[in-house]
Amino acid sequence: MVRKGFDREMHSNSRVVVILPYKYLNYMDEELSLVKTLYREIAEIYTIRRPNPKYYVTIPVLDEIKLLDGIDKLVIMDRLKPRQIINLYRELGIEVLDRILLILEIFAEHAGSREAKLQIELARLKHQYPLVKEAIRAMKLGELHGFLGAGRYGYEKYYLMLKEREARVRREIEKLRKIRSVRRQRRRREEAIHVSIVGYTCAGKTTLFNKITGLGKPVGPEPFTTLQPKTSAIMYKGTKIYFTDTVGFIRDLPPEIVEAFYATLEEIKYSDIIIDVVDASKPVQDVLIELSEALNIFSEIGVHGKRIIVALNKIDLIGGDHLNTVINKINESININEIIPISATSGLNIDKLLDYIAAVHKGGKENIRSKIWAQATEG
Ligand SMILES: Nc1nc2c(ncn2[C@@H]2O[C@H](COP(=O)(O)OP(=O)(O)OP(=O)(O)O)[C@@H](O)[C@H]2O)c(=O)[nH]1
Ligand SMILES: [Mg+2]
Repeated sequence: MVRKGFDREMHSNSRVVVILPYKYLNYMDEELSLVKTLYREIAEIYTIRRPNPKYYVTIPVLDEIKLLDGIDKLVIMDRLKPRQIINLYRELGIEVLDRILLILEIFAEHAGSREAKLQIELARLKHQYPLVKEAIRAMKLGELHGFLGAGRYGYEKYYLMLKEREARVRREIEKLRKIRSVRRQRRRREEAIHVSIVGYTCAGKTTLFNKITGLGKPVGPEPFTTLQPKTSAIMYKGTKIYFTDTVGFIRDLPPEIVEAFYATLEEIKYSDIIIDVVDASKPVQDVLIELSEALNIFSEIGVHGKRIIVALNKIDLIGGDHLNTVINKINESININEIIPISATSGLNIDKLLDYIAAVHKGGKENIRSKIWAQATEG
């Protein structure tokens, strides 16, 4: 099977055109950082207010793109209909990625473990079905040749191949999940606290995990640096505490990825305490959105009645005023009162966070919290 466009070496050298829907204009940097994670050169960026039903991009923009030299890919930061992807491919003759495919590509680049790779393959397969169905339709109408690299094998055969592959991938994922579950049960027989570190991508989860455990897992400014949960234990003042670093959330997480993504978040359900790491240096409004979306995701994956500690991270970057505003707004609008301001890079308040976890476990946390707040908001 030829899979055009999945060639790793090609990624960094590709020149791409990016189409940004208006809804993401306020988040342009974040959306572009998704693109830059894979492709070094963005040749041109267009914003689209009203998508064209046939091509998504408007006809004048389509004509401009045709005139650009040396473009390898078109990246559209929205959800496209299969028909639109195929129409664009026919007009431009270059690979077309929508936001979902782009995120899947990033996942594929970063996936280290066998399980993460399989989860991503599954998500990719699911994303390909509607495209292949559309290709079958277009083929029958004599409109299309060579799309998706299916070539002479024909799309119908290709579709069956995908289905068979999906069944195999699912079986293998199930096996790996069982292994993980056996390991987890073994851990749970010990006298220990289990803590999951969760939150939006780039919030600083792994930096915190490293600081606490002394490990050196990769961290970085690009989204989805971590794609596989990792658990490690420390002894803290006589108590064994297991910490699990997890995959980050992202705005508008595409449904195709949800299954793959949530499977790796399974650990959260089995933890005693959740640390929700939030980048407090972001505008207050974004902090609130990220927090409430995280709470939604918890309930979607069946996490109920857990103690959630919000770790307001990166306070080395902000002043006391901003921190105060963030804390007040959270208290006003979200029902969470366990908030600890920290800096994962400098280590500020990490010991307090650990004290707090130990105290939460044993009861008697109130005093500790008020002391931490007083110190942090003094600046
Ligand atoms: N200034 C500052 N930067 C931080 C802090 N914590 C993390 N960072 C930076 O934020 C970026 C993201 O950190 P990571 O630890 O990789 O974030 P993550 O939440 O694990 O991200 P993903 O694995 O991609 O979901 C890195 O460049 C870190 O150096 C902090 O307390 N202060
Ligand atoms: Mg990480």
